[in-house]
Amino acid sequence: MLADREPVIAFVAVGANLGDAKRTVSNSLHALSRLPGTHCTGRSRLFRTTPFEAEGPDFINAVVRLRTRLTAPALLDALQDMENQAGRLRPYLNAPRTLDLDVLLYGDASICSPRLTVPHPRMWGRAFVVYPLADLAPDRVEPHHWAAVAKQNIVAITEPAA
Ligand code: PH2
Ligand code: MG
Ligand code: MG
Repeated sequence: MLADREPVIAFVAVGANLGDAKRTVSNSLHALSRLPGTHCTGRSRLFRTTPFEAEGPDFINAVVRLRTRLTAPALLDALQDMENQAGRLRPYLNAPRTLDLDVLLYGDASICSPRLTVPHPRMWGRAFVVYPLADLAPDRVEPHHWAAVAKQNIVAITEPAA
């Protein structure tokens, strides 16, 4: 039973660079807070970012903090359902996408399964993760993390949430 599980703090990265990316990302931030057994406890600003090791239009990126009773695989299932509902296609690696939802951190769990690796193995090399994560958890971002992404192009396009 979901209600019997202890909640876990999870961070999820949200990105899109096809269609109305800003609207899709904003809508998905709200949809994430409506997942079963889940509350959204923080949303970063939205950022416009240059594709990193990818192609296509600029991305809109953000990060959310969730307090969730979903297991990590159940959370991943829910994220993939949302991606599919947003019309996500996967023609090739890092193809432009209508919505990408990645589990960055799931409590202090280390997970290495065929479906899911947590902490996300590439998160600290990506400005589109480091900047929004710093909005929510500045203590987790250290000087060497900032240095690693310093040359990547990223601009905040919204104000911090009230
Ligand atoms: N996602 C990727 C690869 N590259 N670049 C930006 N700017 N934003 C992303 O969300 C992104 C990316 C793979 O998921
Ligand atoms: Mg991704
Ligand atoms: Mg993904």
